[in-house]
Amino acid sequence: MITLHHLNQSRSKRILWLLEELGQAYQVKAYQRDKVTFLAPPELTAIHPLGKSPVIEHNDLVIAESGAITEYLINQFASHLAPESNSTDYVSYIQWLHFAESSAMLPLLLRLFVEKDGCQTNFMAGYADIEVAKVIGYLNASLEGKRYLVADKLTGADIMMSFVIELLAARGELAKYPNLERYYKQLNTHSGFTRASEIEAQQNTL
Ligand SMILES: N[C@@H](CCC(=O)N[C@@H](CS)C(=O)NCC(=O)O)C(=O)O
Repeated sequence: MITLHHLNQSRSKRILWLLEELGQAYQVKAYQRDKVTFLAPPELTAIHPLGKSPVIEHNDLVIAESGAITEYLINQFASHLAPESNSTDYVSYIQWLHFAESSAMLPLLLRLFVEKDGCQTNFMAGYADIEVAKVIGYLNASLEGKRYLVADKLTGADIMMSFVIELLAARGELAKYPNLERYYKQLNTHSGFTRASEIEAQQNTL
């Protein structure tokens, strides 16, 4: 049995979707963010010292980091969600999988934090806007004429990227990026994705 420690409104949504695709038994332990600090509750540190989500438990393993969890679960249970490991598609696959949590997330989070603070910045707001335009523009251009990021099929890279796309969708920004808008519709054709959204909505009290 796989256990997902799921925090509401978090990257853990990626793993909810992935678990829906695996066809393996799993359970969700739900945690709620503090409404003021937006931090996870202290109980999560009993599972992993960082106290962040997602974290999974499987057999005797405790695994943090959505990218690592995605690679681990696909290797264990769902080879169809990755290209062949010695192919050039595999190189694109790991590039996009890691882009989703590194290059793409940082500027989006910087922008969010600046907005949450609601004050004038000397540097951060301008930097975040330039970087969002750069990385999201790159992603949009890379999806020209494509249904999925790699190999014309759903892979773990799309599941990782879905959280980035959902952040943009929640802000009504997809209209600026036609390929991302089309890609978001494509992701929504997967029942595992819509099911993950339903589970998240049931858990979320924010
Ligand atoms: N790089 C990590 C980031 C994990 C992370 O920062 N999770 C956030 C939710 S999206 C969290 O748990 N925040 C609450 C806290 O830090 O207290 C991953 O991809 O899993």
